[in-house]
Order: sequence, then C-alpha cells, then structure tokens
Amino acid sequence: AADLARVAARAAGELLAPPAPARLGDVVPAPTSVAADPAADFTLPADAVIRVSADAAARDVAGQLAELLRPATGCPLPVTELPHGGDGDGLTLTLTGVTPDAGPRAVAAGTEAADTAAPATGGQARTTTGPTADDLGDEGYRLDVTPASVRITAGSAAGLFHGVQTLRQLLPAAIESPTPVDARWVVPGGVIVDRPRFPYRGAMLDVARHFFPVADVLRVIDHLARYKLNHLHLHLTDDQGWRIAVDSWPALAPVGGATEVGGGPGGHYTAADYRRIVRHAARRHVTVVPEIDLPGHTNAALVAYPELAPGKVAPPPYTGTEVGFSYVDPADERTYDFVADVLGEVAALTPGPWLHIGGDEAFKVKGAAYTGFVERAQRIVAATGKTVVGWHQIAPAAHTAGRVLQWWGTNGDDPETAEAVRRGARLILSPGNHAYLDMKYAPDTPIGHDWAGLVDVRRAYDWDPGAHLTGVPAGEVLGVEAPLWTESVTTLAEVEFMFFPRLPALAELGWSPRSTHDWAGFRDRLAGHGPRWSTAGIAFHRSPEVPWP
Ligand code: TNX
Repeated sequence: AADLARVAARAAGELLAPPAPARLGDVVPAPTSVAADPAADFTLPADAVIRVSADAAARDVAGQLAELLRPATGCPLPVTELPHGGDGDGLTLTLTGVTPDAGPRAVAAGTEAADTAAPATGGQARTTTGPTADDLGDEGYRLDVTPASVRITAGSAAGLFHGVQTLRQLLPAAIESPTPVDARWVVPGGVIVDRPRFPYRGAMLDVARHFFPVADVLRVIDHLARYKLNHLHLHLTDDQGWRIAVDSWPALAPVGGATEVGGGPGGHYTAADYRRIVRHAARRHVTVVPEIDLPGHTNAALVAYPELAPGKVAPPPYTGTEVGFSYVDPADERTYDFVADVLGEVAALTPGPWLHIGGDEAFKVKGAAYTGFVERAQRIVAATGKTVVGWHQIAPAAHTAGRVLQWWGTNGDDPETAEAVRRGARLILSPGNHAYLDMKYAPDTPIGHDWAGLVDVRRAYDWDPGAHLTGVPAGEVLGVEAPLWTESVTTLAEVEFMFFPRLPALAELGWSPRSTHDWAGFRDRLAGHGPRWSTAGIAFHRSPEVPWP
C-alpha cells in the first residue's frame, strides 16, 4: 500500500503541470450523443454540494460520487436529498455550489428542486428539453454541464452510476489522486445523452488457474465499473483449483482449492467472501456470473471426491496448463447429485440471473453422453430459477428457455452455434482473436498465450459484435465479454497489465453505437486515460499504437 501511495504521489506531482483539459467528447466508451458548449464549463467550487433524489439506490450513487471526488479535491462534498417528488421524471443527481450562483457566471440553478433547497433562488429552471427517463432505458443517463451545476438524470440508479463514471472522466486526470491536488476542477460544458448498445457487457476473471484474493477481485470490479461494464464472470473451478466453498460437498474447497498452476498454495472463497464480492459489485451495478465448469475441467473436484471420477480413482492434483483430460462421470447418478447440490448452493448465494455451467473442452465426454449431460445440467439450472450460460460447445444440446451461449471461437463461420441461435439461444461474444485478454499484445509480451493470435489494442477494438457471426443477427447478441484466463497471470498488477488498455476497447464495443466506431478517434481518447491510470496506481501496457501523452 505504501508503494502504491508513492507511485500515485509521484504521478500526481507530474500532473501539477496539467495535461490538456478534457473535452466533453473525451469519454470511453464513446457516448451516444455529445453537444459541447465551450461557454458553459463548470468549475467545482470548494463549497460544492451533491443533491440527489430521495431514493436509496440513487443516494448510494451520490455517496460514491462524493467518495470519488473527496480525496483529490479535498472538498467536503456533503450529500443532501432532494425533497420527495421534487424532480418528477426519473432520478437526478446534481453537483453544484451551495448557492445557485456559485459558478463563475451567475446563471440558473441546475434544477427547480435545487432552487427550492438553496438559500438564495432567483434563477429559472433550465429550459433544455431532452429525453425522458423512458428514452434512457435501464442504464442510460443524461449529463448537463452548465456554469452553475453538473446534473445527471436517469431512469435508474444504474444510469446515474454510469453518468458518474462519465463525469469522472471529464474532470482533470488528477481527480484520480488518492491525496489532495491543487488543481482547477473544470468540467467541460454541454450535454451528453447516453445509453448502451448491448445489455450484457462483461469481463471474466479466471480465479481457478491462479487464485486471487477478495481484495483483488473488488479492485477488478472497480475497473469494470469505470468503463460501464456491468457483468463480472468468475471462472470459479477448473483442473487446478476449486475456489468456492460448498457446504454439501465440504472437501471441494479445502482439498480441491489447495492447488494452482505452478504449485502455489491456491485458496478459495468462503460464502462470506463471495457475498462480499457480490455486494461490492452490486453497489457498482455489476452482476456477478459464477461459473462451475462441467463436465470437463474438473480435476480439482475429482481430487476431493474420487467417487465422481470415472473408475472412482482419485487423480493426482494438477498444477500444469493442459486442458481436456478430466471429467465427472456422466454415467453415474451421483454426478447429478453433485451438480444439483453445487449449482443449488451457488445459485442461492448469487442474486444475479445467470449461472454458467462451462461445457468447454470436455474432450473425453463425446456425442450423446455429452449432450445428455448438458441437457440435465441445463434442467438443474432451470430448477434453481437461474438462466443457463455455457461456452458455445453446448450448442448441440437441446434448447432450454433463455439459454445463452458464450462464443469464443476465432472464425465467425460457426454453423452449429448459428443453428442453436435459430433454436432460441442468445449469444455473448468473446472471440478469442479479439476479446481474449490472456493473448499477448505482441511477440515480446512477457506473459500470456498466442493460440488465438496476438491481440493488440487495434485488434481488440476493430470488430463488430453485431455482425461477427455468420447467420446471427445483431438482435440475438446479448453482448460482449473479455475473458482473462490466468495460467500465466499471477498477480493483480499482471491482471491490470493484460486489462489495460484493451478492456476499454471491449467496453466501447459493448456500449457505444456503431456510428461512433473509429479507430483514430478511439486511440486519441484512450491516450488520455494513461495519466488517469498512472495516478490511480493502475499498471498498464504502454501499447505503441496509442499516442500516450
Ligand atoms: C481455452 S476458452 C479455454 C481455457 C484456457 C484458455 C487459454 C475456453 C472456454 N477454454 O480453459 O484457459 O483457452 O487461452
């Protein structure tokens, strides 16, 4: 922690010579619409307050905005609730001076309600008309920046939260400093109206190949939230480790979790640990998607419970990086007790709608034995009340209501997956040659794989999730996800090195309308994030394609 503070302090010092101020459009992912008004910049006054609709979830977002702004600005930033019903349509959050004319130019206060709440009124309510809360959808927001206030409007707390992430990016990079910085906190004037292209925008962390403690996972969630990603897929089990405590099969975690790639001590999450992760994510409007990989990738489970193994013989613990050799016995009824017990407990711990059953690389369970297993597992998931997700290898299994396939191929001609979509499946796209964050950036990248090719920032960015798979219309695409497999990734700093700067590219594909897609523009916007990451102590790869300041 001391190290991190030192790095951050140094970076903050460098920032005293401030980089060019942000422009309203300098946001990643690119907003749906941006109307800059250079005459309407907002400067944060020392006495700024945050006013928010009387709604518990909105109030929590306001609290998080205050927590984001206090360390660097040193401002107290009290949060007050607007009177009930004071704001009519949807939720609002307003950052403003104590008096409406605290800005450099005396103009109207941000909202009528703010006028009422403020000691001195006299301005009129802003007249800009815009989309209603309905137009903004489940996650959209509208940001109005005037000299008097910054106002975020949304139909949901998630929308307010995404608006806060945009506001954060519009402040100088020094806002990321954990300690006070002497700066002018200017937000560029104008209006942003923004909502996502796809409802599912995620990243996956493989905590099975190497275990990552709760604190690391919480920080990864924070990284997702910055870029408006709303799902964290946790790959909780694999040959090298079982990472979630299961009461009904108590040896899984302590025995199956005691190993990892390379022979380290491994580890696992208790139910309380997992709940902490879920809660931290929920506050950031991120849904946790737990994966129990079946029927292959199960060596760690077999070490703990040899009765599940074909032949009932315990295999030795596995700490290498081969795939496809292990499986739970699909011909033994005990296997389905195991699947139902484990999925039942994980479902009960998980508030989100998804349960991921893996299904990849079960090379030794073929044909009808494989599809039969998957179909039973799908029914077990349905009985828990969750919606099943699986890697696209489960495509040949019968359709079940709502099922989602996660496609990780490298060639967009995949008739089996397209056929499953025709039978009703929806898709999450994770093409290995664009979205896999465990691929090396370049031949000399010190960690990572290259089986799907090298994935530099441009490759991560230059594809269209709406038109990637032959025969799959954009409407069947639920969204995108960037998986990080961790055979060679052992620390949080290495996770960050593989995430940044590619994760924001994937985030933009998931959020931004296709009409904004433009490599040159993206590269320039992304460059401005380097100083933000440095200031926040985030390790990142200085990709040579990006013009870092
Ligand atoms: C394939 S992608 C796997 C993982 C490996 C990964 C390495 C997928 C569903 N399975 O087991 O970790 O390649 O890139």
